[in-house]
Amino acid sequence: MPYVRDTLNNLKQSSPAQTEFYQAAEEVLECLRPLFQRCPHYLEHNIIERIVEPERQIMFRICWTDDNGKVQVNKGYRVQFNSALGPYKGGLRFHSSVTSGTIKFLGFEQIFKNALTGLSIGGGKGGSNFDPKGRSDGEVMRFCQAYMTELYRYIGSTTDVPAGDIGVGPREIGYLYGQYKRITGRYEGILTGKGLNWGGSIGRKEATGYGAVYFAQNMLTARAETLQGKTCLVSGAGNVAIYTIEKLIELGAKPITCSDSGGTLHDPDGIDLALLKELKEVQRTSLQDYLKTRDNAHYITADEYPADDHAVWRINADIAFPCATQNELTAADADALLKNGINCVSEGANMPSTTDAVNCFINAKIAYGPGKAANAGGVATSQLEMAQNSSMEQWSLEKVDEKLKAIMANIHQQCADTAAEFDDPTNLVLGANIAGFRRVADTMIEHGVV
Ligand code: NDP
Ligand code: 2IT
Repeated sequence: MPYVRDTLNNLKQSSPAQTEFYQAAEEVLECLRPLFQRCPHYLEHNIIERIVEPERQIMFRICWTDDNGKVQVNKGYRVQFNSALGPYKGGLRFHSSVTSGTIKFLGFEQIFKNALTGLSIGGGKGGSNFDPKGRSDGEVMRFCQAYMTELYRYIGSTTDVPAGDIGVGPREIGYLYGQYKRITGRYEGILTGKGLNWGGSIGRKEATGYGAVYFAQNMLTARAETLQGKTCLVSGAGNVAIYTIEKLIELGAKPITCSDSGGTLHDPDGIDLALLKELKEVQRTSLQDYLKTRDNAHYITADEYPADDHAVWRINADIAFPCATQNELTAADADALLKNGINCVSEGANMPSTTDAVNCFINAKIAYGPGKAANAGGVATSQLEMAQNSSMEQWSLEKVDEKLKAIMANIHQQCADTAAEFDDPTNLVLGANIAGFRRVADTMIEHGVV
């Protein structure tokens, strides 16, 4: 079947220099081969060419004034990738590395992730090359206001509902929401991850990290193992990493690392969660400051390791949770993890493992939960926020958490069942991609050529 090579070649020609997007597309297309052998009608409907092309891509200029009175210019994006299953849904990323290719890869992954949740949400993503790091609250506010002044005309509670991602947390969502309300005069659920005083869902902040741990629990239960007493490596030190660590501690596991762009923090006594939250959620400072109060911990700076090796994956442990960013775990890292006896990897981040690293995990047949399955708890809880907004209700933490657990268990079951259906029972990458694709593709066929 030449469609994988042909489709990728076409993408490279029509959308140049989008390497992360090609990587995401290639993984999905490779996994679909056995499905198309059994069900060639997907090819007859040309779903492949239709699904790799966003329905709409919006790019805009954002001008704002910094604290020195200098005018700054950034690029803004919103990719409305696929609306077969519902309104476009996916986060906004503010980071200096963001390009149109980054947003496209994230939007593409989001289509299949959202399908796996079983909820009615399509795939989208947005962001900017603006970096909130080192900016004052006033600068972040003015940037967010300028960003929303462009974005507001493209979003809506039944059309496109953005949320947070890297560099976009409660502060940014607040400023974005305030500006939307000022421009439109409407108080409605056009963003998720909102504050609890003004329409946010209890449990949304925690949901991605908690969900990644629930997914690991599901994978371990299927292998007659548990999290109890397991030593865990976590990368990242943002929203997803912090609440992964919180749930691990609650369930009796011992997270001993986290990381930021400067390096890796290793605390053999177990990460001090209150200190981590204080440093990252309140002070917004480097992990290095953790050492001031914890004697046994050490911080390994990123430049102590060659480019493709990451210190966080070289520490002995039982389970790994990559929760920082894409391609943060290479084949060399995967080898090191496997040699150290890691038998479970649950991805809180989007596409954190390179293609070669993914293949190492699949070949080793360890319990490996790819991001589009393992981190779907965040977007699923965003949909629960939308449901609460549209019914003007606020649910309890118990109710949200119970639904989150059920959704994660269901995603795991779908991935495992689909992997078994295609004769590769431990391959949850195959299971996630086929199960997610099938739901979207079947719907696209039912909707006709639109
Ligand atoms: P945050 O901005 O809260 O935290 C990101 C963390 O990753 C920070 O510790 C940051 O370090 C580190 N990081 C980011 N970029 C790089 C980089 N290029 N190199 C090294 N470290 C980096 O983001 P989130 O926790 O929300 O997101 C983390 C991952 O989880 C992303 O892949 C995101 O797409 C994914 N995700 C997030 C969801 C959510 O609900 N927020 C839902 C599903 C997936 P530093 O502060 O030093 O930059
Ligand atoms: O990657 C993701 O799933 C997110 N950043 C969360 C998206 C959302 O709409 O909650």
